[in-house]
Amino acid sequence: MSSQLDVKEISRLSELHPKPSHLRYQYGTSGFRTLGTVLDSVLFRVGILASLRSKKLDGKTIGVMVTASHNPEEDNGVKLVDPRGEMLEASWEIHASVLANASTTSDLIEAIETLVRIAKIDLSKPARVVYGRDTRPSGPFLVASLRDGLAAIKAEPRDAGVVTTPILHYLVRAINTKGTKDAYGDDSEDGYFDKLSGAFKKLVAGKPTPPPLIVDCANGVGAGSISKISPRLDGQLKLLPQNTATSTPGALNNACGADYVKTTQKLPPSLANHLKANQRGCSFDGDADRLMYFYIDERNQFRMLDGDKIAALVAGFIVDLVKNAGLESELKVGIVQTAYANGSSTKYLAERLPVRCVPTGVKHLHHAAERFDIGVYFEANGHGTVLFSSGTQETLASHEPTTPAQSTALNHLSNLTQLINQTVGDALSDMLLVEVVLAHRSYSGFEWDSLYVDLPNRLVKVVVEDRHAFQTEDAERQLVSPKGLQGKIDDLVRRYDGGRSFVRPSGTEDVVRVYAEAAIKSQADELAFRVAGLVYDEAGGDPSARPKEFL
Ligand code: 16G
Ligand code: MG
Repeated sequence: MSSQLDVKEISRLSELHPKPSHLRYQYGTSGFRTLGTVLDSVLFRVGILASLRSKKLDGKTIGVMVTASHNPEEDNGVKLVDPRGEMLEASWEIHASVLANASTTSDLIEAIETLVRIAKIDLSKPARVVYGRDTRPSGPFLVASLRDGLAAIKAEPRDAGVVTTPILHYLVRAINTKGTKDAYGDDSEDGYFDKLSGAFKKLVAGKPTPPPLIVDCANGVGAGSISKISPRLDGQLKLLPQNTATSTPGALNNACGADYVKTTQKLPPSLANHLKANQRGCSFDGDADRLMYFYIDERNQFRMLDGDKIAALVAGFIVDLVKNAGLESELKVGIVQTAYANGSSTKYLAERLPVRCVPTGVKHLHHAAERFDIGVYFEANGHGTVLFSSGTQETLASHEPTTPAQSTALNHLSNLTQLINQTVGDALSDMLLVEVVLAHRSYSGFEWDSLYVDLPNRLVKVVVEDRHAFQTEDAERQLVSPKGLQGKIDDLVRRYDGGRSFVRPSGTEDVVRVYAEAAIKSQADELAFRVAGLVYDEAGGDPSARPKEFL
Protein backbone atom coordinates (compact mmCIF):
# COMPACT_ATOMS: atom_id res chain seq x y z
CA MET A 1 0.00 0.00 0.00
CA SER A 2 1.40 3.38 -1.01
CA SER A 3 1.99 5.90 1.72
CA GLN A 4 1.16 8.74 -0.63
CA LEU A 5 -2.12 10.13 -1.91
CA ASP A 6 -2.56 9.57 -5.64
CA VAL A 7 -3.23 13.26 -6.27
CA LYS A 8 -3.50 12.80 -10.03
CA GLU A 9 -6.18 10.15 -9.73
CA ILE A 10 -8.09 12.02 -6.99
CA SER A 11 -8.07 15.12 -9.22
CA ARG A 12 -9.23 13.22 -12.28
CA LEU A 13 -12.14 11.67 -10.40
CA SER A 14 -12.98 14.88 -8.54
CA GLU A 15 -13.46 16.67 -11.87
CA LEU A 16 -16.26 14.18 -12.61
CA HIS A 17 -18.07 15.29 -9.43
CA PRO A 18 -17.82 19.09 -9.23
CA LYS A 19 -19.30 20.92 -6.26
CA PRO A 20 -22.20 23.24 -7.15
CA SER A 21 -20.76 26.68 -6.38
CA HIS A 22 -23.89 28.13 -4.79
CA LEU A 23 -24.44 25.43 -2.17
CA ARG A 24 -23.07 24.89 1.33
CA TYR A 25 -23.37 21.51 2.97
CA GLN A 26 -23.39 20.61 6.64
CA TYR A 27 -22.87 17.26 8.29
CA GLY A 28 -25.63 17.53 10.89
CA THR A 29 -27.29 15.16 13.36
CA SER A 30 -28.40 12.93 10.51
CA GLY A 31 -25.36 13.31 8.27
CA PHE A 32 -25.70 15.25 5.00
CA ARG A 33 -29.30 15.53 3.89
CA THR A 34 -30.85 17.52 1.07
CA LEU A 35 -32.26 17.08 -2.44
CA GLY A 36 -30.83 13.95 -4.06
CA THR A 37 -29.98 15.90 -7.22
CA VAL A 38 -27.36 18.06 -5.48
CA LEU A 39 -25.50 15.35 -3.59
CA ASP A 40 -23.14 14.01 -6.27
CA SER A 41 -20.03 15.87 -5.07
CA VAL A 42 -20.93 15.17 -1.43
CA LEU A 43 -21.05 11.41 -2.02
CA PHE A 44 -17.72 11.45 -3.84
CA ARG A 45 -16.12 13.29 -0.96
CA VAL A 46 -17.78 11.10 1.67
CA GLY A 47 -16.14 8.16 -0.13
CA ILE A 48 -12.79 9.84 0.41
CA LEU A 49 -13.56 10.69 4.03
CA ALA A 50 -14.77 7.18 4.90
CA SER A 51 -11.58 5.73 3.39
CA LEU A 52 -9.40 8.10 5.40
CA ARG A 53 -11.35 7.32 8.58
CA SER A 54 -10.73 3.62 7.95
CA LYS A 55 -7.00 4.22 7.51
CA LYS A 56 -6.98 6.30 10.69
CA LEU A 57 -8.57 3.36 12.54
CA ASP A 58 -6.01 0.88 11.29
CA GLY A 59 -8.05 -0.50 8.40
CA LYS A 60 -11.22 -1.17 10.39
CA THR A 61 -14.32 -1.19 8.21
CA ILE A 62 -16.31 2.04 8.10
CA GLY A 63 -19.97 2.10 7.02
CA VAL A 64 -21.67 4.53 4.66
CA MET A 65 -25.47 4.61 4.49
CA VAL A 66 -27.22 6.45 1.68
CA THR A 67 -30.68 7.44 2.92
CA ALA A 68 -32.89 10.38 3.82
CA SER A 69 -34.98 8.36 6.28
CA HIS A 70 -38.51 9.77 6.66
CA ASN A 71 -37.92 12.71 4.32
CA PRO A 72 -39.68 13.00 0.95
CA GLU A 73 -38.62 10.73 -1.88
CA GLU A 74 -36.69 13.40 -3.79
CA ASP A 75 -34.40 13.98 -0.81
CA ASN A 76 -31.43 11.83 -0.08
CA GLY A 77 -28.54 11.86 2.32
CA VAL A 78 -25.51 10.07 3.63
CA LYS A 79 -24.22 9.06 7.05
CA LEU A 80 -20.99 7.45 8.17
CA VAL A 81 -20.90 4.57 10.63
CA ASP A 82 -17.92 3.98 12.94
CA PRO A 83 -16.39 0.52 13.47
CA ARG A 84 -18.54 -0.58 16.40
CA GLY A 85 -21.65 0.24 14.39
CA GLU A 86 -22.11 3.59 16.05
CA MET A 87 -22.54 6.98 14.50
CA LEU A 88 -19.45 8.84 13.29
CA GLU A 89 -17.38 10.31 16.13
CA ALA A 90 -18.49 13.92 16.58
CA SER A 91 -15.00 15.39 16.05
CA TRP A 92 -15.02 14.09 12.47
CA GLU A 93 -18.33 15.76 11.56
CA ILE A 94 -16.43 18.96 10.99
CA HIS A 95 -13.96 17.21 8.65
CA ALA A 96 -16.94 15.94 6.67
CA SER A 97 -18.30 19.45 6.30
CA VAL A 98 -14.88 20.87 5.35
CA LEU A 99 -14.33 18.30 2.56
CA ALA A 100 -17.88 18.71 1.27
CA ASN A 101 -17.52 22.47 0.96
CA ALA A 102 -14.10 22.69 -0.75
CA SER A 103 -14.96 24.77 -3.83
CA THR A 104 -12.58 23.30 -6.38
CA THR A 105 -10.56 20.17 -6.96
CA SER A 106 -7.38 21.86 -5.77
CA ASP A 107 -9.14 23.11 -2.63
CA LEU A 108 -10.34 19.57 -2.05
CA ILE A 109 -6.81 18.16 -2.38
CA GLU A 110 -5.58 20.76 0.05
CA ALA A 111 -8.39 19.92 2.51
CA ILE A 112 -7.55 16.22 2.27
CA GLU A 113 -3.85 16.88 2.85
CA THR A 114 -4.66 19.04 5.86
CA LEU A 115 -6.90 16.36 7.30
CA VAL A 116 -4.22 13.70 6.82
CA ARG A 117 -1.76 15.93 8.65
CA ILE A 118 -3.90 17.08 11.57
CA ALA A 119 -5.55 13.71 12.16
CA LYS A 120 -2.13 12.01 11.79
CA ILE A 121 -3.45 9.49 9.30
CA ASP A 122 -1.00 6.79 8.24
CA LEU A 123 -1.71 6.48 4.50
CA SER A 124 0.08 3.15 4.26
CA LYS A 125 -2.76 1.51 6.24
CA PRO A 126 -5.52 -0.28 4.32
CA ALA A 127 -8.98 1.27 3.92
CA ARG A 128 -12.20 -0.76 3.98
CA VAL A 129 -15.70 0.60 3.53
CA VAL A 130 -19.08 -1.15 3.42
CA TYR A 131 -21.99 0.81 1.98
CA GLY A 132 -25.72 0.41 1.55
CA ARG A 133 -28.67 2.44 0.34
CA ASP A 134 -32.41 2.64 0.83
CA THR A 135 -34.98 2.37 -1.98
CA ARG A 136 -34.84 5.99 -3.21
CA PRO A 137 -34.58 6.41 -6.98
CA SER A 138 -31.49 8.64 -6.61
CA GLY A 139 -29.66 5.89 -4.66
CA PRO A 140 -27.84 4.05 -7.48
CA PHE A 141 -26.47 7.26 -8.98
CA LEU A 142 -25.24 8.48 -5.59
CA VAL A 143 -23.66 5.12 -4.83
CA ALA A 144 -21.71 5.40 -8.09
CA SER A 145 -20.35 8.78 -6.91
CA LEU A 146 -19.45 7.24 -3.57
CA ARG A 147 -17.59 4.42 -5.32
CA ASP A 148 -15.48 6.95 -7.21
CA GLY A 149 -14.51 8.48 -3.86
CA LEU A 150 -13.50 5.06 -2.53
CA ALA A 151 -11.52 4.36 -5.71
CA ALA A 152 -9.70 7.69 -5.38
CA ILE A 153 -8.16 6.47 -2.09
CA LYS A 154 -7.99 2.84 -3.29
CA ALA A 155 -10.26 1.63 -0.50
CA GLU A 156 -11.56 -1.90 -0.55
CA PRO A 157 -15.32 -1.54 -1.15
CA ARG A 158 -18.08 -3.87 -0.04
CA ASP A 159 -21.56 -3.36 -1.45
CA ALA A 160 -24.32 -4.27 1.02
CA GLY A 161 -26.96 -3.37 -1.58
CA VAL A 162 -30.41 -2.14 -0.63
CA VAL A 163 -30.59 -2.44 3.16
CA THR A 164 -32.17 -0.75 6.15
CA THR A 165 -30.01 1.66 8.13
CA PRO A 166 -29.88 -0.71 11.13
CA ILE A 167 -28.75 -3.61 8.94
CA LEU A 168 -25.85 -1.52 7.68
CA HIS A 169 -24.90 -0.66 11.28
CA TYR A 170 -25.15 -4.35 12.18
CA LEU A 171 -22.90 -5.34 9.27
CA VAL A 172 -20.23 -2.83 10.25
CA ARG A 173 -20.04 -4.24 13.77
CA ALA A 174 -20.22 -7.84 12.57
CA ILE A 175 -17.39 -7.32 10.07
CA ASN A 176 -15.15 -5.61 12.63
CA THR A 177 -15.70 -8.17 15.39
CA LYS A 178 -15.52 -11.26 13.20
CA GLY A 179 -13.39 -13.99 14.78
CA THR A 180 -13.03 -12.14 18.11
CA LYS A 181 -14.59 -12.95 21.47
CA ASP A 182 -17.02 -10.06 20.89
CA ALA A 183 -18.20 -11.45 17.52
CA TYR A 184 -21.51 -9.70 16.91
CA GLY A 185 -22.96 -12.12 14.38
CA ASP A 186 -22.40 -13.45 10.90
CA ASP A 187 -21.50 -10.50 8.65
CA SER A 188 -24.34 -10.95 6.19
CA GLU A 189 -27.98 -10.01 5.86
CA ASP A 190 -28.88 -13.65 6.51
CA GLY A 191 -26.78 -13.49 9.67
CA TYR A 192 -28.82 -10.52 10.86
CA PHE A 193 -32.21 -12.11 10.16
CA ASP A 194 -31.16 -15.44 11.67
CA LYS A 195 -29.84 -13.76 14.80
CA LEU A 196 -33.02 -11.75 15.41
CA SER A 197 -35.48 -14.50 14.52
CA GLY A 198 -33.57 -17.15 16.49
CA ALA A 199 -33.59 -15.03 19.66
CA PHE A 200 -37.25 -14.09 19.14
CA LYS A 201 -38.37 -17.70 18.86
CA LYS A 202 -36.55 -18.64 22.07
CA LEU A 203 -38.09 -15.70 23.91
CA VAL A 204 -41.70 -16.47 22.93
CA ALA A 205 -41.46 -20.27 23.09
CA GLY A 206 -44.57 -21.64 24.77
CA LYS A 207 -46.44 -18.31 24.66
CA PRO A 208 -49.73 -18.03 22.78
CA THR A 209 -49.42 -16.64 19.24
CA PRO A 210 -50.65 -13.04 19.13
CA PRO A 211 -53.13 -11.78 16.50
CA PRO A 212 -51.51 -10.96 13.15
CA LEU A 213 -49.56 -7.70 13.29
CA ILE A 214 -50.02 -5.08 10.59
CA VAL A 215 -46.71 -3.51 9.62
CA ASP A 216 -46.73 -0.22 7.69
CA CYS A 217 -43.44 -0.28 5.77
CA ALA A 218 -43.71 3.37 4.59
CA ASN A 219 -43.22 2.03 1.03
CA GLY A 220 -39.56 1.84 1.94
CA VAL A 221 -36.70 -0.55 2.52
CA GLY A 222 -38.32 -2.07 5.62
CA ALA A 223 -40.70 -3.94 3.31
CA GLY A 224 -37.84 -6.22 2.25
CA SER A 225 -36.97 -6.90 5.90
CA ILE A 226 -40.50 -8.03 6.67
CA SER A 227 -40.53 -10.45 3.76
CA LYS A 228 -37.14 -11.85 4.78
CA ILE A 229 -37.89 -12.27 8.49
CA SER A 230 -41.45 -13.61 8.14
CA PRO A 231 -40.60 -17.16 7.02
CA ARG A 232 -37.98 -17.37 9.76
CA LEU A 233 -40.54 -16.75 12.53
CA ASP A 234 -42.12 -20.20 12.02
CA GLY A 235 -45.63 -18.84 12.53
CA GLN A 236 -44.87 -17.59 16.05
CA LEU A 237 -45.73 -14.10 14.86
CA LYS A 238 -47.71 -13.45 11.71
CA LEU A 239 -46.80 -10.19 9.99
CA LEU A 240 -49.15 -8.46 7.55
CA PRO A 241 -47.00 -5.97 5.64
CA GLN A 242 -48.72 -2.89 4.15
CA ASN A 243 -47.32 0.03 2.16
CA THR A 244 -44.72 -2.12 0.46
CA ALA A 245 -44.74 -0.31 -2.93
CA THR A 246 -41.02 0.41 -3.02
CA SER A 247 -40.92 1.04 -6.75
CA THR A 248 -44.04 3.22 -7.10
CA PRO A 249 -42.83 6.77 -7.76
CA GLY A 250 -43.75 9.21 -4.99
CA ALA A 251 -45.02 6.54 -2.57
CA LEU A 252 -42.11 6.54 -0.09
CA ASN A 253 -43.14 8.07 3.27
CA ASN A 254 -46.18 9.58 1.60
CA ALA A 255 -49.08 9.69 4.09
CA CYS A 256 -47.62 6.67 5.85
CA GLY A 257 -44.69 5.60 8.00
CA ALA A 258 -43.58 6.32 11.57
CA ASP A 259 -43.00 10.03 11.07
CA TYR A 260 -46.48 10.52 9.59
CA VAL A 261 -48.02 8.71 12.55
CA LYS A 262 -46.05 10.67 15.15
CA THR A 263 -46.48 14.12 13.64
CA THR A 264 -50.15 13.82 12.65
CA GLN A 265 -51.08 11.45 15.51
CA LYS A 266 -53.27 9.67 12.96
CA LEU A 267 -53.58 6.28 11.36
CA PRO A 268 -52.16 6.28 7.81
CA PRO A 269 -55.28 6.39 5.58
CA SER A 270 -53.99 3.37 3.65
CA LEU A 271 -54.39 1.24 6.80
CA ALA A 272 -57.95 2.28 7.57
CA ASN A 273 -59.50 -0.81 6.04
CA HIS A 274 -56.95 -3.19 7.45
CA LEU A 275 -56.81 -2.48 11.17
CA LYS A 276 -59.74 -3.80 13.16
CA ALA A 277 -60.84 -2.87 16.69
CA ASN A 278 -58.35 -4.11 19.30
CA GLN A 279 -55.83 -5.08 16.65
CA ARG A 280 -52.27 -3.77 16.83
CA GLY A 281 -50.24 -2.31 14.06
CA CYS A 282 -46.94 -0.51 13.73
CA SER A 283 -45.18 1.83 11.31
CA PHE A 284 -41.53 1.87 10.25
CA ASP A 285 -39.99 5.00 8.78
CA GLY A 286 -38.36 5.09 5.32
CA ASP A 287 -35.06 3.51 6.42
CA ALA A 288 -36.57 1.36 9.18
CA ASP A 289 -34.75 2.82 12.17
CA ARG A 290 -37.87 4.27 13.82
CA LEU A 291 -40.98 2.52 15.08
CA MET A 292 -44.45 3.66 16.12
CA TYR A 293 -47.12 1.31 17.43
CA PHE A 294 -50.87 1.90 17.49
CA TYR A 295 -54.21 0.15 17.88
CA ILE A 296 -57.87 0.89 17.41
CA ASP A 297 -59.73 0.84 20.70
CA GLU A 298 -63.22 -0.41 21.43
CA ARG A 299 -64.76 2.94 20.62
CA ASN A 300 -63.03 2.78 17.25
CA GLN A 301 -60.54 5.47 18.24
CA PHE A 302 -56.96 5.47 17.01
CA ARG A 303 -54.47 5.17 19.87
CA MET A 304 -50.79 5.82 19.30
CA LEU A 305 -48.05 4.04 21.26
CA ASP A 306 -44.91 6.10 20.69
CA GLY A 307 -41.25 5.84 21.67
CA ASP A 308 -42.05 6.82 25.25
CA LYS A 309 -44.60 4.04 25.56
CA ILE A 310 -42.10 1.58 24.05
CA ALA A 311 -39.48 2.75 26.56
CA ALA A 312 -41.88 2.27 29.48
CA LEU A 313 -42.84 -1.22 28.32
CA VAL A 314 -39.30 -2.40 27.62
CA ALA A 315 -37.54 -0.79 30.59
CA GLY A 316 -40.14 -2.16 33.02
CA PHE A 317 -39.67 -5.65 31.60
CA ILE A 318 -35.89 -5.53 31.80
CA VAL A 319 -35.92 -4.20 35.36
CA ASP A 320 -38.14 -7.14 36.38
CA LEU A 321 -35.93 -9.67 34.60
CA VAL A 322 -32.81 -8.33 36.31
CA LYS A 323 -34.57 -8.60 39.66
CA ASN A 324 -35.86 -12.11 38.93
CA ALA A 325 -32.40 -13.22 37.83
CA GLY A 326 -31.02 -12.17 41.22
CA LEU A 327 -28.82 -9.52 39.64
CA GLU A 328 -30.45 -6.43 41.08
CA SER A 329 -27.43 -5.41 43.11
CA GLU A 330 -24.98 -6.12 40.28
CA LEU A 331 -26.59 -4.58 37.22
CA LYS A 332 -27.72 -0.99 37.12
CA VAL A 333 -30.50 -0.48 34.59
CA GLY A 334 -31.15 3.10 33.48
CA ILE A 335 -33.21 4.95 30.94
CA VAL A 336 -32.31 7.93 28.77
CA GLN A 337 -34.88 10.33 27.33
CA THR A 338 -34.99 13.84 25.92
CA ALA A 339 -37.06 16.81 27.06
CA TYR A 340 -39.69 15.75 24.49
CA ALA A 341 -40.54 12.67 26.53
CA ASN A 342 -44.05 12.97 27.84
CA GLY A 343 -44.04 14.02 31.50
CA SER A 344 -46.21 11.04 32.41
CA SER A 345 -43.69 8.61 30.91
CA THR A 346 -40.87 10.21 32.86
CA LYS A 347 -42.90 9.96 36.06
CA TYR A 348 -43.76 6.30 35.38
CA LEU A 349 -40.14 5.43 34.66
CA ALA A 350 -38.61 7.44 37.49
CA GLU A 351 -40.58 5.34 39.97
CA ARG A 352 -38.79 2.24 38.66
CA LEU A 353 -35.28 3.17 37.57
CA PRO A 354 -32.85 6.08 37.16
CA VAL A 355 -33.86 8.44 34.32
CA ARG A 356 -31.39 10.72 32.50
CA CYS A 357 -32.42 13.55 30.22
CA VAL A 358 -30.05 14.56 27.39
CA PRO A 359 -30.21 16.92 24.39
CA THR A 360 -32.08 15.79 21.27
CA GLY A 361 -30.21 13.55 18.81
CA VAL A 362 -29.37 9.88 18.83
CA LYS A 363 -25.68 10.30 19.63
CA HIS A 364 -26.47 12.01 22.95
CA LEU A 365 -28.90 9.30 23.98
CA HIS A 366 -26.60 6.49 22.89
CA HIS A 367 -23.61 7.82 24.79
CA ALA A 368 -25.61 8.44 27.96
CA ALA A 369 -27.07 4.92 27.78
CA GLU A 370 -23.55 3.47 27.58
CA ARG A 371 -22.96 4.67 31.14
CA PHE A 372 -25.41 2.13 32.56
CA ASP A 373 -24.88 -1.63 32.79
CA ILE A 374 -28.10 -1.90 30.80
CA GLY A 375 -29.09 1.40 29.20
CA VAL A 376 -32.48 1.80 27.55
CA TYR A 377 -32.93 4.86 25.34
CA PHE A 378 -35.83 6.05 23.25
CA GLU A 379 -36.85 9.32 21.69
CA ALA A 380 -40.59 10.01 21.65
CA ASN A 381 -40.36 9.85 17.83
CA GLY A 382 -39.66 6.11 18.01
CA HIS A 383 -35.91 5.88 17.66
CA GLY A 384 -34.23 3.84 20.35
CA THR A 385 -32.61 0.66 21.56
CA VAL A 386 -31.10 -1.05 24.60
CA LEU A 387 -27.37 -1.32 25.28
CA PHE A 388 -25.80 -4.09 27.37
CA SER A 389 -22.26 -3.24 28.48
CA SER A 390 -19.56 -5.83 27.87
CA GLY A 391 -19.33 -6.35 31.64
CA THR A 392 -23.06 -7.07 31.69
CA GLN A 393 -22.73 -9.64 28.92
CA GLU A 394 -19.96 -11.35 30.91
CA THR A 395 -22.10 -11.30 34.06
CA LEU A 396 -25.00 -12.86 32.18
CA ALA A 397 -22.73 -15.57 30.83
CA SER A 398 -21.05 -16.42 34.14
CA HIS A 399 -23.77 -15.90 36.77
CA GLU A 400 -24.83 -19.10 38.51
CA PRO A 401 -28.59 -19.06 39.10
CA THR A 402 -29.75 -20.56 42.38
CA THR A 403 -33.39 -21.24 41.45
CA PRO A 404 -35.21 -22.30 38.27
CA ALA A 405 -36.92 -18.87 38.19
CA GLN A 406 -33.51 -17.16 38.24
CA SER A 407 -32.29 -19.41 35.48
CA THR A 408 -35.29 -18.56 33.27
CA ALA A 409 -34.87 -14.81 33.80
CA LEU A 410 -31.16 -15.09 33.07
CA ASN A 411 -31.87 -16.94 29.84
CA HIS A 412 -34.36 -14.32 28.78
CA LEU A 413 -31.82 -11.57 29.39
CA SER A 414 -29.18 -13.41 27.35
CA ASN A 415 -31.64 -13.87 24.50
CA LEU A 416 -32.55 -10.19 24.65
CA THR A 417 -28.90 -9.29 24.04
CA GLN A 418 -29.24 -11.23 20.76
CA LEU A 419 -32.67 -9.90 19.79
CA ILE A 420 -31.82 -6.25 20.29
CA ASN A 421 -29.74 -4.39 17.73
CA GLN A 422 -27.33 -2.67 20.07
CA THR A 423 -25.69 -0.54 17.40
CA VAL A 424 -28.61 1.79 16.67
CA GLY A 425 -32.41 2.04 16.86
CA ASP A 426 -33.91 -0.67 14.67
CA ALA A 427 -37.63 -0.79 13.82
CA LEU A 428 -37.59 -4.53 13.09
CA SER A 429 -35.66 -5.53 16.19
CA ASP A 430 -37.69 -3.12 18.37
CA MET A 431 -40.93 -4.50 16.92
CA LEU A 432 -39.93 -8.05 17.86
CA LEU A 433 -38.87 -6.80 21.29
CA VAL A 434 -42.26 -5.17 21.88
CA GLU A 435 -44.01 -8.38 20.82
CA VAL A 436 -41.85 -10.39 23.22
CA VAL A 437 -42.74 -8.15 26.16
CA LEU A 438 -46.44 -8.11 25.28
CA ALA A 439 -46.40 -11.92 25.07
CA HIS A 440 -44.68 -12.22 28.46
CA ARG A 441 -46.99 -9.72 30.13
CA SER A 442 -50.11 -11.05 28.34
CA TYR A 443 -50.88 -7.46 27.36
CA SER A 444 -53.08 -6.23 24.55
CA GLY A 445 -52.47 -2.77 23.07
CA PHE A 446 -54.98 -1.40 25.55
CA GLU A 447 -53.18 -2.77 28.61
CA TRP A 448 -49.86 -1.53 27.33
CA ASP A 449 -51.37 1.89 26.67
CA SER A 450 -52.74 1.95 30.21
CA LEU A 451 -49.28 1.84 31.83
CA TYR A 452 -49.66 5.62 32.09
CA VAL A 453 -51.85 8.28 30.53
CA ASP A 454 -50.04 10.77 28.29
CA LEU A 455 -50.24 14.41 29.32
CA PRO A 456 -51.81 16.45 26.51
CA ASN A 457 -49.07 18.25 24.61
CA ARG A 458 -48.45 20.56 21.71
CA LEU A 459 -45.46 21.27 19.50
CA VAL A 460 -45.25 24.61 17.66
CA LYS A 461 -42.64 25.94 15.22
CA VAL A 462 -41.62 29.59 15.22
CA VAL A 463 -39.82 31.03 12.22
CA VAL A 464 -37.24 33.51 13.47
CA GLU A 465 -34.50 35.51 11.83
CA ASP A 466 -31.65 33.81 13.66
CA ARG A 467 -32.37 30.59 15.49
CA HIS A 468 -28.78 30.50 16.76
CA ALA A 469 -29.70 33.38 19.08
CA PHE A 470 -31.55 30.71 21.09
CA GLN A 471 -29.18 28.80 23.33
CA THR A 472 -30.06 26.20 25.88
CA GLU A 473 -28.62 24.31 28.83
CA ASP A 474 -29.80 21.56 31.17
CA ALA A 475 -30.53 19.14 28.28
CA GLU A 476 -32.39 21.87 26.35
CA ARG A 477 -34.83 22.48 29.18
CA GLN A 478 -33.60 26.00 29.98
CA LEU A 479 -32.87 28.91 27.67
CA VAL A 480 -29.75 30.89 28.52
CA SER A 481 -30.10 33.23 25.57
CA PRO A 482 -31.90 35.50 24.73
CA LYS A 483 -31.43 36.79 28.27
CA GLY A 484 -34.57 37.06 30.40
CA LEU A 485 -36.79 34.96 28.16
CA GLN A 486 -36.63 31.87 30.37
CA GLY A 487 -37.95 33.89 33.32
CA LYS A 488 -40.95 34.96 31.25
CA ILE A 489 -41.61 31.36 30.18
CA ASP A 490 -41.39 30.22 33.80
CA ASP A 491 -43.95 32.85 34.84
CA LEU A 492 -46.36 31.62 32.17
CA VAL A 493 -45.86 27.93 32.90
CA ARG A 494 -46.67 28.47 36.59
CA ARG A 495 -50.20 29.49 35.64
CA TYR A 496 -51.02 26.12 34.05
CA ASP A 497 -51.96 23.00 35.95
CA GLY A 498 -49.33 20.35 35.16
CA GLY A 499 -47.65 22.88 32.88
CA ARG A 500 -44.22 22.33 31.34
CA SER A 501 -42.69 24.06 28.35
CA PHE A 502 -39.31 24.42 26.72
CA VAL A 503 -37.85 26.16 23.70
CA ARG A 504 -34.94 24.96 21.53
CA PRO A 505 -33.53 25.73 18.11
CA SER A 506 -34.11 22.88 15.65
CA GLY A 507 -31.04 21.00 14.46
CA THR A 508 -32.62 20.09 11.12
CA GLU A 509 -34.82 23.04 10.13
CA ASP A 510 -34.44 26.79 10.26
CA VAL A 511 -36.96 27.23 13.07
CA VAL A 512 -37.26 27.38 16.85
CA ARG A 513 -39.42 24.65 18.38
CA VAL A 514 -41.73 25.17 21.33
CA TYR A 515 -43.03 22.22 23.33
CA ALA A 516 -45.71 22.49 25.98
CA GLU A 517 -47.76 20.08 28.01
CA ALA A 518 -50.52 20.62 30.59
CA ALA A 519 -53.21 18.67 32.40
CA ILE A 520 -55.82 19.40 29.71
CA LYS A 521 -55.46 19.65 25.95
CA SER A 522 -56.80 23.19 25.50
CA GLN A 523 -54.36 24.40 28.16
CA ALA A 524 -51.41 22.62 26.52
CA ASP A 525 -52.31 24.31 23.21
CA GLU A 526 -52.72 27.70 24.85
CA LEU A 527 -49.44 27.42 26.74
CA ALA A 528 -47.57 26.40 23.58
CA PHE A 529 -48.95 29.31 21.60
CA ARG A 530 -48.30 31.83 24.35
CA VAL A 531 -44.70 30.69 24.70
CA ALA A 532 -44.42 30.83 20.89
CA GLY A 533 -45.67 34.44 21.12
CA LEU A 534 -42.90 35.25 23.62
CA VAL A 535 -40.32 33.67 21.31
CA TYR A 536 -41.64 35.55 18.30
CA ASP A 537 -41.56 38.90 20.12
CA GLU A 538 -38.11 38.27 21.54
CA ALA A 539 -36.71 37.35 18.14
CA GLY A 540 -37.80 40.71 16.76
CA GLY A 541 -40.51 39.33 14.47
CA ASP A 542 -42.55 41.79 12.41
CA PRO A 543 -45.64 42.59 14.56
CA SER A 544 -47.92 42.64 11.50
CA ALA A 545 -46.73 39.14 10.57
CA ARG A 546 -47.21 37.69 14.08
CA PRO A 547 -49.22 34.49 13.66
CA LYS A 548 -52.65 35.20 15.16
CA GLU A 549 -52.76 32.00 17.15
CA PHE A 550 -49.70 33.22 19.13
CA LEU A 551 -52.19 34.73 21.63
C1 16G B 1 -32.45 14.13 13.81
C2 16G B 1 -32.02 13.14 14.86
C3 16G B 1 -33.19 12.73 15.73
C4 16G B 1 -33.86 13.95 16.32
C5 16G B 1 -34.21 14.95 15.24
C6 16G B 1 -34.65 16.26 15.87
C7 16G B 1 -30.32 11.43 14.60
C8 16G B 1 -29.87 10.23 13.84
N1 16G B 1 -31.47 11.95 14.24
O1 16G B 1 -33.32 13.55 12.89
O2 16G B 1 -32.68 11.93 16.75
O3 16G B 1 -35.02 13.59 17.01
O4 16G B 1 -33.06 15.22 14.46
O5 16G B 1 -34.89 17.23 14.89
O6 16G B 1 -29.65 11.89 15.51
P1 16G B 1 -34.94 18.77 15.24
O7 16G B 1 -33.61 19.19 15.79
O8 16G B 1 -35.27 19.45 13.96
O9 16G B 1 -36.02 18.97 16.26
MG1 MG C 1 -34.95 6.92 9.93
